[in-house]
Amino acid sequence: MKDFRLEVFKKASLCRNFENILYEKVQEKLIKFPVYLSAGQEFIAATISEKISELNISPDIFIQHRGHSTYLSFGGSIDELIDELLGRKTGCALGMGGSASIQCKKKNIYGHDGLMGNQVPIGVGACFASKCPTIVFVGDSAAEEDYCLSAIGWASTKNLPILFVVEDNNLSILTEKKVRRNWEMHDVAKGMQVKSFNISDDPLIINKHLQNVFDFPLLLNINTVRKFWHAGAGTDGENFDRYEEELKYFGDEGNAIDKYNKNLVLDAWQRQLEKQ
Ligand SMILES: Cc1ncc(C[n+]2csc(CCOP(=O)(O)OP(=O)(O)O)c2C)c(N)n1
Ligand SMILES: [Mg+2]
Repeated sequence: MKDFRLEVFKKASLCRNFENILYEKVQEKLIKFPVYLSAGQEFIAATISEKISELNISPDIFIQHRGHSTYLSFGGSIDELIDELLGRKTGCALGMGGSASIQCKKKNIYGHDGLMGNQVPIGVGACFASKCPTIVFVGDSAAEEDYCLSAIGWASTKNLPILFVVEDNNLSILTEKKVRRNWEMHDVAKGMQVKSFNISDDPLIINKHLQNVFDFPLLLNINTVRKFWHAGAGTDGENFDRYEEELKYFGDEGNAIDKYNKNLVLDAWQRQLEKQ
């Protein structure tokens, strides 16, 4: 039997190394448009995608602007993501989406259109039509939009097989949640009869809350820590880093996985840059 935590770590490691190397590319000004790095938040998508692969289903996935880790965890191609970041026609969004609007039709990953939180009503509408398992990722700020809240209410009314994942990094660009609102998403969703939980991004805890996923609408407000700036390359200082914790837990095996993924991403960049 596979070790769930280790499998999640492998995916998170690919995401972290992708973002670390992309951070350098942004600093080198190889990419000139806004880039939204998901480092620090990668265990959310890595855990959910690992659980979904165990269930052997392929849900429709609606992602938000900070979506590189979601795209990679659910099987999006690294080469096509790099091409997208280089603005090429061979990119996953034909070079027109940039960092914020990546997609992968083959894996049912639908890209974000730039209107913050719009993926929530679109995802709910798609799920209402298909009645198929659907996952919607949304930021803690985007989730405040009126159209998100009303869409969550509709998913509840129609008892849709949908999972809402609030990637709660406590920030809207630089504004903390306590300045923006005096309520929590999981409480509001509960008020709309949606089963909701406020949890950490510990993979074992996320997994525990996914037991009956898609049997009814479910909302997980997952607390996480953004490693880099809202957009571009820079850090706000030293913060808790789940990846470092897991790396420590897995010791030599973790370091070997980390190194493997670093080389894999470096090779992919080299391959794509040489293609020019
Ligand atoms: C309707 C709308 N308002 C404002 C923006 C500008 N904007 C883009 S991302 C962002 C903050 C998003 O915060 P959150 O949803 O918490 O996601 P995070 O960036 O923290 O991952 C804002 C205000 C936008 N794209 N769309
Ligand atoms: Mg946020």
